[in-house]
Amino acid sequence: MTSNTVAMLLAGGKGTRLGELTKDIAKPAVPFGGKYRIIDFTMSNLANSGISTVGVLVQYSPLMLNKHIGIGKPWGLDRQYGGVSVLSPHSNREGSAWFSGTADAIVKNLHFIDQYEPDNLIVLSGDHIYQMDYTKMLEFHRANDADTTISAIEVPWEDASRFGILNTNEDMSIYEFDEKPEEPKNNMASMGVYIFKWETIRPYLLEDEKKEDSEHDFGKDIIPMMLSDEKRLFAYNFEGYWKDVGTIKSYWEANMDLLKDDFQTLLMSKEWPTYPNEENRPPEYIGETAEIKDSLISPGSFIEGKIDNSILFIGVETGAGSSIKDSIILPDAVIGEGVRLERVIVTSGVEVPDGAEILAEDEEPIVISHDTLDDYLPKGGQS
Ligand code: ADQ
Ligand code: ADP
Repeated sequence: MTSNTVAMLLAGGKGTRLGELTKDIAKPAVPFGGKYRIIDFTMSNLANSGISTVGVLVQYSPLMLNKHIGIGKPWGLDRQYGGVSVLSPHSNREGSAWFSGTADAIVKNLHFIDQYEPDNLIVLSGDHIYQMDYTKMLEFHRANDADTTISAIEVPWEDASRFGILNTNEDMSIYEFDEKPEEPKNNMASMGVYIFKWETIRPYLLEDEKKEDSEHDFGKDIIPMMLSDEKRLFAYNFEGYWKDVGTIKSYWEANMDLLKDDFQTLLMSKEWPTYPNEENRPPEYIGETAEIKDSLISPGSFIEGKIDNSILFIGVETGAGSSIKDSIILPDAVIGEGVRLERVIVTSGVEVPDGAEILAEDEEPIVISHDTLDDYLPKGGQS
């Protein structure tokens, strides 16, 4: 039932709010959960839902993302018909123009979608951590004969203005949609997961492309246009774990959620596996002085010292006498001897020198990158 569905995965945002984490790589390619990258969750959802025609739209710093997606082997998308295609703005008919908004990114790849003559188009984001069966949403979409179905989830009221907010009737039809309202009327948020009837959405995309006063964005332009034309828009109530990892704090929290029983169980699920594109690394080595609890340790790491409630990614080294708590250590970072870290994110390949003490004093985790490391070391530097 999914063979006439094409998925377009938006993976091009710059991710400015992730700061140092997205300086050189696109947000969807940021490492997550020890051996994954953020985009692996959506790619795995596609694989597990049996959706086999996928366009991945890249734009900002696409090198790592291109390499990671490759021919889509970990997700079973290396096939002759359909499979995964990485679509960059440089290969569209406009030459080297950037995609200006999410709808613009889709319309510039119309020819890609048209070749499959799909009934439905599913539009996804590359920067969410969740496990979702899109076939259930497709069934709901078909049962309602909807033109558009938007997946929705309740979010904390204080976060509501970061999202598109939906107002629905009892039958879940949408009568109002506010993109990032300053004063949200409720807390049902759009997850940025859309299913569109292709024959309905296609003319809207073409019409929007011609409008000069449009930002060419689904939330800001396309959805409101469809609503004012009284098209059939429905909200699909998603129940389960979902997190938009757009900020340092939400990225840190979503990683930490992996250390809680619930999500760890989900990650271990045989029915809904999450597939990383794994590098071949040797087994992790747990040294003589290592004391580890409530943590994830990944292949290729070499561990000494105390590790508590933390995630150590592939290839991480920690020195004797060090103490790492509530922290995230990205691939190939080296933590020296006697180092103390608390609520810190150390980015890939950074070497934290012996004896350093870096502790976040408030809620916001500290990000240690090649560029920020010196700010957190005693003046005159130990190096
Ligand atoms: P945002 O997440 O703010 O809100 P946006 O910045 O448009 O939406 O990004 C959506 C996705 O598309 C992201 O994955 C981003 O990386 C990617 N993207 C953005 N511009 C792109 C481009 N030109 N080319 C390719 N990819 C691009 C959206 C909705 C809200 C909803 C939230 C849920 O607009 O209504 O609540 O998602 O997170
Ligand atoms: P965030 O939500 O963290 O700010 P987004 O992924 O939504 O990150 O993108 C942030 C901003 O960066 C958006 O305003 C978007 O238009 C802009 N942007 C996205 N991609 C590019 C790019 N390739 N070049 C310049 N700006 C971009």
